[in-house]
Amino acid sequence: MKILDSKPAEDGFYMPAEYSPHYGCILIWPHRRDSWQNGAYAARKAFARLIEIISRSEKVIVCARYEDYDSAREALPDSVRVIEMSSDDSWARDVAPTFITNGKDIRGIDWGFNAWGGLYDGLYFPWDKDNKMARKLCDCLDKDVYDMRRFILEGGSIHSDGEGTILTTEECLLGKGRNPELSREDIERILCDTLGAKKILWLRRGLYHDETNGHIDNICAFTSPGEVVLSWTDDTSDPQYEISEECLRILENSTDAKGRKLKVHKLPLPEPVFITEEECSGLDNMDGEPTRTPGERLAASYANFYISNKHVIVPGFGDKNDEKAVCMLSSLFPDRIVLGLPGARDILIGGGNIHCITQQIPEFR
Ligand code: KQY
Repeated sequence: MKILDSKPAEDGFYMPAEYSPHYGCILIWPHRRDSWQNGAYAARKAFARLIEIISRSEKVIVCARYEDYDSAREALPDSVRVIEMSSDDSWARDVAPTFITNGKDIRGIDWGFNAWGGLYDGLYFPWDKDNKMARKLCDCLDKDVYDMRRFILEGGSIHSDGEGTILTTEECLLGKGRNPELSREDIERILCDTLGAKKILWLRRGLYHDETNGHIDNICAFTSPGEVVLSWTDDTSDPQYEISEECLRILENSTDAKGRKLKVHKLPLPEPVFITEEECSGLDNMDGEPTRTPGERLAASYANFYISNKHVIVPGFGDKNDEKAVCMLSSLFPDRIVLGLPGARDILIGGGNIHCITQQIPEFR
């Protein structure tokens, strides 16, 4: 494996869309007792259900710490590859490499990771094990890797249409906890050079009360080039309403890298989800402080789905809108089976959902 410091765009590489063919998918077996309730018992069940579905149509690699290897191996299908790797938590979208392709081979990008805000407003300390995972994973896959550790970025904060457009949010990428020394223009240039993109589409804010500082993957996602779903509520008393309205206005007035006007589909949100006292009591404290308090609103969204080769796997919250979301996504992904994942609340308690715990590896020859 080579560590590269050239510019991927100049080397002919770009970030494909998630709906392009995959070689596989990376996840990390959950273990953090202050993120996942009851020693990650319920989260592991939800991860295992998700992994089984993904493994029906692509290779799955699960990273497990030394002390969790047996638990992962026992819970997962034989076809899933479990590899021992240190980690601080379990958000593969944010700590595994972002893969780019030249149409033949793939390479990884090793962005800097600072636990969603570093010492400014990060969610845990230390994060050095997570920060090393992207490079180790490229090593395991024998794929060359671009050293971008000087630039802080999580995979959950970008979406690509595979045709030159990157979607992101100002709240996250222009926030004080990522790259405060860089201007918006600097960041656009870095994203274009590294992801082989031509246009960055900026939403102002992400989902209400999202502790990642508004990752794009909870609020908006490409379903095909020129089409997106936008997390939506009709409840004008919900603080989310104004955010979704603002996103709609921006998207409807934007064109993508190919000059297309975007078609926006309003994807309903579930009723607001609040963590219960019982759920909080299953979480260990972090540095003597609780990580969540009863009644706290969690960032629940159906937009946090994963697109595998055969399926679109959507969080299921036991909400009246679960079915509506699956139906809408079924019509937008006619070549895939859209499945709701029961028990997604057990992932949500950690602070993210299906998209946040997965990272696709594009197909290569
Ligand atoms: O949503 C994500 N991409 C990660 C959320 C991390 C939350 C840590 N508690």
